[in-house]
Amino acid sequence: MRLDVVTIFPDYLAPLGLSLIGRAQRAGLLSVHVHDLRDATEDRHRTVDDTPYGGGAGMVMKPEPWAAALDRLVEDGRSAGAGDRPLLVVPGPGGTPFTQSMARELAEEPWLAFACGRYEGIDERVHEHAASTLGLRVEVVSLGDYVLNGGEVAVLAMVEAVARLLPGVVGNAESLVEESHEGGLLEYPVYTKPASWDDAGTVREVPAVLLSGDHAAIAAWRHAQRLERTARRRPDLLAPSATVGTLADLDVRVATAADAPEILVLQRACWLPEGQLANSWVVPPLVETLDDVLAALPRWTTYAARVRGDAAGPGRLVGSVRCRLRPGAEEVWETGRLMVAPDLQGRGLGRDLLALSESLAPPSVRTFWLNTGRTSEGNIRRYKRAGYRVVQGPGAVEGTVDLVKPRR
Ligand code: JF8
Repeated sequence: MRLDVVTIFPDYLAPLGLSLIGRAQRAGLLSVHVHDLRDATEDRHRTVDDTPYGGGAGMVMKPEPWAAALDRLVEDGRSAGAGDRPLLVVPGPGGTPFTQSMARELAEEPWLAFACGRYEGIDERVHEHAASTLGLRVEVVSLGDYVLNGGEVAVLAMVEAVARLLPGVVGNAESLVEESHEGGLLEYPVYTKPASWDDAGTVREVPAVLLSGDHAAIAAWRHAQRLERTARRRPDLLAPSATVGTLADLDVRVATAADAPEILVLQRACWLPEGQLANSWVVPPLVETLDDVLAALPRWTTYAARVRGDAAGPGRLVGSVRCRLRPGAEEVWETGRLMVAPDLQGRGLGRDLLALSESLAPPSVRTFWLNTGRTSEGNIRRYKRAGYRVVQGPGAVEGTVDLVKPRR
């Protein structure tokens, strides 16, 4: 990937020569070219700013140096074989918010250019020049809702977020998948030696569960910590309900242990007809105990859909679904325990919960996978309508079939 940055403070971008990004440059995975906007001026004072038309505070960046700098940048990049034209990112407080998903999209581009403004910003006609004269795609992007003095710090952050997604930049591909997904929850707290630390008289201990060697207990503790932190610091991440249609009428959140009893009741209600169809009472969702449901929570991201509550408390649990990357196969996204209360079936809630699950799959996923009773023709028909096909042969559980759908 080629990166070009235009700025009046080239030294501000010096950190891009350090650490992982510096190493990636030396390894040839990335080439960063920083340009001084003043080199594209023609006057003795190398002027880049002037007073704003219409009045107002501060200064505005003049169009001519920007056009000259961008023209030269495109020309030079082309000659160097970077591609036809870069995607131009213009940091600005009024831009589209920069997110991990935008970082993933930018990481697919062979060539990015960044235009760092200062003062009150860049003359708007520079955007027109870039888009119309040079034919660039131009994206105004904001690092976040606070005010910086210029685009340089935003570029440092964006380049770091993008570069670490390039193949070979971060040593371990798993660390990328783990962070970027795990159900959209914040990370659990981490500890290292010493297990008992004498902090100038105050002894601070590592939580005992982490020293226990009990992997299930550790996973459950970490999951509970993630839920607790997310609820406290980022409650917005726990409610993805806006993403899909009729589910928007419900309160959809990541399930916690407090939801487990109702999930158990709902799954028994929902899988009873499956047991009847299969003439079998060993269907796992029917025979599971509350402990089984609790033990599954850390292994999946489970969503609980409730009727919206009021001051008296949360509404009734009417739907649930769980999903995860298949352990050891990060290209497969598993959906399970898709259920809707019997009185609300036939309204598209199941379809929406399935769409919710699919929407949470990280980019590594190529195949959506789920599983249902071999004799559950209604389910199989609904999954086929959602784009799944039945896999020949027996399913993952006795008496079931697997269904798959390629990610598009
Ligand atoms: C700027 C040029 C920004 N999140 C953000 N806050 N402020 C900025 C920003 C970016 C460019 C300029 N002032 C003059 C502020 C971003 N991205």
